[in-house]
Amino acid sequence: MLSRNICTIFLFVYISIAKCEDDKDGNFTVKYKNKSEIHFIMNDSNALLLQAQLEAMRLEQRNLFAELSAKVDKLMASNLLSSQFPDSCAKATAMSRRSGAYQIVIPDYSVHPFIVSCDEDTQNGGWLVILRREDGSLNFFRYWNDYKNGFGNVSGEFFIGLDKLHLLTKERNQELLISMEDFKGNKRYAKYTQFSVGSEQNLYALQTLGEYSGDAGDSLSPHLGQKFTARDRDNDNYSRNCAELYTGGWWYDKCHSSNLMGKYNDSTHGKGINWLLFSGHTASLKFVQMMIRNVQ
Ligand SMILES: [Ca+2]
Repeated sequence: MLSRNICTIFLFVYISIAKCEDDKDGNFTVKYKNKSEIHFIMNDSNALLLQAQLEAMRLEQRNLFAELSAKVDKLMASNLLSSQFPDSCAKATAMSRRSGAYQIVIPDYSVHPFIVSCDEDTQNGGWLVILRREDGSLNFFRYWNDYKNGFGNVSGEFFIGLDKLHLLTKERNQELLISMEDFKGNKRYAKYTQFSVGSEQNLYALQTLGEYSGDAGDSLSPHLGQKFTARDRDNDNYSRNCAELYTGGWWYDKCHSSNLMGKYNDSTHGKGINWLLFSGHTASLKFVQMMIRNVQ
């Protein structure tokens, strides 16, 4: 005869082969099960184990399915978003044929569109504006991260940013058009057939320009192959930092033949918005617009 607790411990140890029974006086004893009972309990335990394993698998499958569904939904939403917007100014303005602000996507940059300035009024249109200087309202004496990400507002002065510029010129041939005007109202332009900028890893080097044409003179080819320099990142070939000296950011060499991100309306030698073969080094330009367009 055993107490209930001790019997329960026996039952725990011998769960598959014994059972507790009470007699008519209320005492409990352990009784070994017969062979068929043990066989039944063993089968029963296996079934429970399998059932638990099956349930765990079902749960895992459900979680995987939910995870996969979420990924598919996200991908479909991204594709839908990307397909709703053009990837160039030429496509964005195809219907309206008007200059202005449009939304485009650069798939490698983001699935989300961003606002750009498109020019339809110059040389048959379809131009994406990457830099505008027009009134000196925006400070261009900035740090690397600003030049990397871009700054300003597309309705006024701005720079699109080197990351976007790299991705826009990476796989598609882009021609570059630079429109300029001095304070006397003289207008000039410089055009290049194949403009491309390297990645940040390549310090956004001015990789290619192609052939020059225009009436402003070629003051950009001397910078071909140069890396980008900002006031906090000296990648130029001069003993000092050209961006610090000439208050801008550019593909400086030792230091520049052009300085389109220099200080607005500053006539100090080399510090203003200069295009050597048009303005010289001591006159700052009144208006500058750099634009790119896909070459078919
Ligand atoms: Ca230097």
